Amino acid sequence: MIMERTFSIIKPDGVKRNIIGKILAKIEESGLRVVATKTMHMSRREAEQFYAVHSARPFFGELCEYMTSGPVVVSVLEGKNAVASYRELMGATDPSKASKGTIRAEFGLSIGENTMHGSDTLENAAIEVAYFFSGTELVNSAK
Ligand code: DAT
Ligand code: MG
Repeated sequence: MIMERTFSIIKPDGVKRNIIGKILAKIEESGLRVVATKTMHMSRREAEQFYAVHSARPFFGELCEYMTSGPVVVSVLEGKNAVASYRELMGATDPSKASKGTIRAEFGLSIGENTMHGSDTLENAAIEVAYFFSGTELVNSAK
């Protein structure tokens, strides 16, 4: 197994409901390590660029509106098979279809307000980390 880094967002619905700590605890309990984290409020431009792959989808406008509706918490997570293991911990995009015990099943409100983002591939993880964090914000993990 390989140590990987993935990129996570606690979306505005999570921040609004004051469950940042609960979610980060679940991430840590799963064995992943938080190597960088910060609260930020995405601009429309940042949201549109971040979700550019979905720009032709009917929900794109709504998605960008939502992601800029309040602060988010962006984090870099490290661990064995971090990309896949974090996707598993988050659960399916639609919280009503997410497996029991996943973060989206527990906290997600709807397919749009689904509390979490996690990178889908190692390649996208590297792009997304670099989009939101500078090199000096990333620490070496404790071994
Ligand atoms: P994921 O976030 O699980 O990778 P995705 O990449 O397909 O899912 O979509 C990105 C986000 O867009 C998703 O977290 C919530 C929103 N979204 C996806 N499908 C949607 C739909 N049918 N209606 C409204 N929002 C949707
Ligand atoms: Mg996706």
